[in-house]
Amino acid sequence: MPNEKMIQAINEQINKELFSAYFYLAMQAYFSSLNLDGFANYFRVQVQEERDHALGFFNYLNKVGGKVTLTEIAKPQNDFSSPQEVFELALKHEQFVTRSIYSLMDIARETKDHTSEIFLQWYVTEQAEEEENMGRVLNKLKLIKEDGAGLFMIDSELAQRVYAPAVIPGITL
Ligand code: OFO
Repeated sequence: MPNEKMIQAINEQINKELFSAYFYLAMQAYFSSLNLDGFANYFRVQVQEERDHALGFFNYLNKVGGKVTLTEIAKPQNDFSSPQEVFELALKHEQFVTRSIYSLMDIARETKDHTSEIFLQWYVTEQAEEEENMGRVLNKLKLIKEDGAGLFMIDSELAQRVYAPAVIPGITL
């Protein structure tokens, strides 16, 4: 079983992942209110992915004999000034989550918790993808600036995003 420090850090991570889902749900709502349905779809899928990330930690902790403790989820920002601002915030948030996953990995290494280290490896890889995905859309938004036609092109592209359940080794979601 992981030591207490790791159990507490995983419980905090469950909260962070659930907050991510909540934050991205607010972004989905923002884009829906603008009738930018492709952008809304992008965040709809992102919300589902974040729920999977939370459940991955939840199920891991149950599996290794730790106690899951749920706490309140903070209120997310609901108002945004532009699509670009949304993606700037989303990228910043993913960078924060990456640092948090790295901290978990540091605890696993300090405590010689090799089981958790192997489990966390999936999240390290996933975070690189999360940052890359948010960054790619952000760069496109910076390129088009205020151009409406460009915005609709990105919207059409993001409408294609499809949810695929996370496949975390050793974990049944
Ligand atoms: Fe769970 O990766 Fe985003 O926050």
